[in-house]
Amino acid sequence: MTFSGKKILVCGMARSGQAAALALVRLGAKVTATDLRTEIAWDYNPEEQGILLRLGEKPDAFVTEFELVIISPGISVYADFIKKATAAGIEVWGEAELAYRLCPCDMIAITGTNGKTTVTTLVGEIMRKVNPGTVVAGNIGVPLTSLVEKISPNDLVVAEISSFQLETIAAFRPKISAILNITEDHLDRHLTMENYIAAKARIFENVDKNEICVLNYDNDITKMLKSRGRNLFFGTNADVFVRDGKIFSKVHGSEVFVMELADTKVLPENALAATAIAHAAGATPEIIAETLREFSGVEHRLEFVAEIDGVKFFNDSKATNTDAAIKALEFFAQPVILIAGGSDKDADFAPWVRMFPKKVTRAILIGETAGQIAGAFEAGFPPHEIAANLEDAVRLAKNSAKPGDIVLLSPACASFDMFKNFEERGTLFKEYVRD
Ligand code: UMA
Repeated sequence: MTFSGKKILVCGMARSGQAAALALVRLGAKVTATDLRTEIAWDYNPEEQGILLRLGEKPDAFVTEFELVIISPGISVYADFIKKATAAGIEVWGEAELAYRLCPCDMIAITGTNGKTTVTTLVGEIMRKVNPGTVVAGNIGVPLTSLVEKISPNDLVVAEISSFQLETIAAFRPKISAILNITEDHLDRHLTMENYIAAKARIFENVDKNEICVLNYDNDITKMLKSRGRNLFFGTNADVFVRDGKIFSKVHGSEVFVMELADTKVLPENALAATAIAHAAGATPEIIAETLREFSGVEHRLEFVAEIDGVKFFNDSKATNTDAAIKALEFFAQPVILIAGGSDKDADFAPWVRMFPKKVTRAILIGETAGQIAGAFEAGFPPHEIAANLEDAVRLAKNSAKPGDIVLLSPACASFDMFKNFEERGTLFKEYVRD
């Protein structure tokens, strides 16, 4: 498709929308940028770039003036203006679809409820040793469209892709796709689990036998999924698996030893996923093992912050759902003082709270869901209190901690009730701890 001269509406002027608008205007499109907000922190001067602005109004009244609509992942596909555009025969793509159309090289796309950022980062680091032109982007925080001008056909894009981005794909067809796991999340946006699973499974909807799809055999939902491409599984009795504490891969037919599981700090599920994806993409077991050994983790994911008076503080702000928060509690052998709570996503807290008697000595709750989480506790256990804000929570945790204790921020909730995003929540947590 040629974009030159096309009238295109780009919706949502945060990171994705700004990158998409700039990429399109540079291709000669007539771009109008819109956002419900009027105060936009621009990365560039839109007028200088020739971008027209329609800020502070819903696009319902003018969406049908355009030939193509590009939406940011944060915009729900149930918005009225999208229905209006679709009814008028206007194509609506997400920013990831636009990036795919503009991307000149192969793409590895990684989705899943949890572990996306870690596995995407890891695969990026492994593949950079195989192909120095490897770039990492997507839901991880760097819009895919911000890269398209900088990459050439021999490069490789490793993309973290969310269910929000997958809802609005059309021709998106990564060379290798992966669904790491699917557990309950984002029901406020997708409404039902069926919709959420269907959105995730769209990652491989356009593939055929020339493409590979990597799936988790130990997750009840992804175990049942199948693409039209070559399906590779990781997990128990799968193509990439653990036996006697060692990772093996059968991705290329015969079984090869990759590494001792104990030699990496990465959670086993993520280590197996990264091995399966990277081995399928052409990395050798030696390069995979070397990278897994070196990898020190990702910011806001079970990130060690500091040890103060014998108390270790960990930042797991990216645990925005109960499944991620369960994995964080499982990670620690010893009980923790847990800081949790945040904005409401209609989550079922019961499976997470059931772990508390064994894993949590004290819970300090914050945000919109604090009362709801407290209400889910079995009567009387564990001791818990509601903090006024995150700073107060850190202070309460520090006051009750003894040498040897772990203080863990692992909210099981999104951050939008009190913070701009999970990154801001994690960064502030680290500041309060260090203060
Ligand atoms: N807006 C409207 N109309 C609406 C809704 C929003 O105009 O109906 C406007 C808002 O005023 C705002 C903009 O749209 O200006 C927000 O866009 P956005 O939320 O898509 O923000 P971006 O900065 O572009 O961030 C997006 C992803 N955000 C979401 O999916 C919500 C980022 O993922 C991603 O890193 C970034 O693109 C780059 O690719 C964040 C996220 O929370 C980290 N993702 C979820 C997750 O990981 O669980 C899916």
